[in-house]
Amino acid sequence: MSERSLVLLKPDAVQRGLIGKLVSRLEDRGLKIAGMKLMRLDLPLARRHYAEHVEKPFFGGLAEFMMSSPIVAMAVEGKGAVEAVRSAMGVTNPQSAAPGTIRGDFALDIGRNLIHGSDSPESAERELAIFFAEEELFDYARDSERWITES
Ligand code: DAT
Ligand code: MG
Repeated sequence: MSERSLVLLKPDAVQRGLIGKLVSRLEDRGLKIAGMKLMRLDLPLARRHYAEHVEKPFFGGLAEFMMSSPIVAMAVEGKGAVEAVRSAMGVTNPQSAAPGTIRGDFALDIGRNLIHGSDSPESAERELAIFFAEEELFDYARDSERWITES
């Protein structure tokens, strides 16, 4: 099995009807969805997921935003999935995100930047365990895979 990343389509993505478009960006890249669910964060979950940011001044606003609507949680799999998702997302502040990236094409504000993607394979492992039980993740082959990765 190749690498997996935890992706969250944040409340702004759900509210703006961008779920399909954002999932398509990742599927078009060749990435495979190994797990997917609609869910709503509560404070303990937000604190666990954003543990590195809990003490930051923006955490209150971030947590409130992340709990304000359902989100889509996904396990996204493929060769170098963590970096592939990060590059597809664009940088954290959409003001600086390159056109062609999700944040560069669809967002304007750091507090409404549409998507989360794990920042390293180690973070991915930690975050996937927060959002998915083992039986919610699927290891399956797609016939297209040999046309996406050489090995
Ligand atoms: P990323 O989501 O690109 O991994 P991060 O992990 O540094 O960025 O921060 C998590 C989220 O917190 C980010 O998507 C938006 C919010 N955030 C980060 N820095 C912020 C800041 N200076 N002001 C307001 N919100 C911020
Ligand atoms: Mg981050």
